[in-house]
Amino acid sequence: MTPVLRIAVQKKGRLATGSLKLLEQAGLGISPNPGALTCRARGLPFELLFVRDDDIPSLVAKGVCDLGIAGENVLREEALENAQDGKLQTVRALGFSHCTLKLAAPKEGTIKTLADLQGCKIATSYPQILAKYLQDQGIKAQCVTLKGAVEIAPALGLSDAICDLVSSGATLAANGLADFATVMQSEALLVRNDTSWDEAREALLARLLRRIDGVIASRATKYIMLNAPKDALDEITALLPGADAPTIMPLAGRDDQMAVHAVCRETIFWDTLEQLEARGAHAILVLPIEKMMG
Ligand code: PRT
Ligand code: ZN
Repeated sequence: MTPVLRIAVQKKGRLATGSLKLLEQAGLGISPNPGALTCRARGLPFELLFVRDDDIPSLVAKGVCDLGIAGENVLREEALENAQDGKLQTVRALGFSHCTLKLAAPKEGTIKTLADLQGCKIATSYPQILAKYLQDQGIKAQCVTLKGAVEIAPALGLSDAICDLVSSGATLAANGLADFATVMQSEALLVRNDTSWDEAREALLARLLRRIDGVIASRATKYIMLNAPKDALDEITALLPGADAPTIMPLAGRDDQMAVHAVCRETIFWDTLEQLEARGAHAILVLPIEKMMG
């Protein structure tokens, strides 16, 4: 019997869209009904379970789900808190929901460095990560655990500083806070439990991972097409970022020009296009790549 792998994903929030988009691009074929808690994929034998992100680590660790997509911050906090649960293995870093767990304090206050935290109160939703970090840094401070609205804690007199996730930095600025140290970087991770799976389940995961790798690789990869003067070909192909072995073809009726096509595995910035143009390249097209394999 074909196995069905169950993946825990966030129902609603900053991870939800990225998780669904990635799985959809990997060809799972998912169209959840609004409000549904589960959804069976049409393209591959997977089932999605829609939950709060905080529940994902333990659902996977306990074997209720085989796989899960969660933020590194939540996974680390849970691992430190529930060391007795089964262990989770990271199978892929997924490259979305990037953020940084930072220490911050009122801009106009006296806390400017880590050393200034000695004996202070710090509000956070990540008490385990913070406690470990402070211990590693040799700082004795008190953690005040809040589930949300951490940024307002200093203004309410609940804490002297905060330790919270930052992406654009707008929330810190809006609350008159300035960051002064990074506790950890985070992104969405695909995790599995460390129980042993039978061959069919391992093969299904391997198939999903191969597709996910293709999706991730194609994000930064572009197909570039341009026409270039023959005598500038070396210079022009050397400018193509992360391109190996471009295809070079003659242009009908133009002896002095060649067409260059290449897969660029690194971001093509506007600067690069300007440099290509300065060396005589023209009719430059940069196209997205939808899928990659091999
Ligand atoms: O309902 P559920 O429990 O599932 O969701 P949640 O409200 O606990 O989490 P959610 O959806 O807010 O975040 C899910 C995950 O997204 C987090 O665990 C992180 O891994 C990741 N992520 C990425 C972020 C942010 N960026 C982020 N900016 N999580 C939270 N924030 C918050 C932060 O706490 C702060 O309040 O956004 C604010 C700061 O944002 P900026 O842009 O102003 O700096
Ligand atoms: Zn949550």
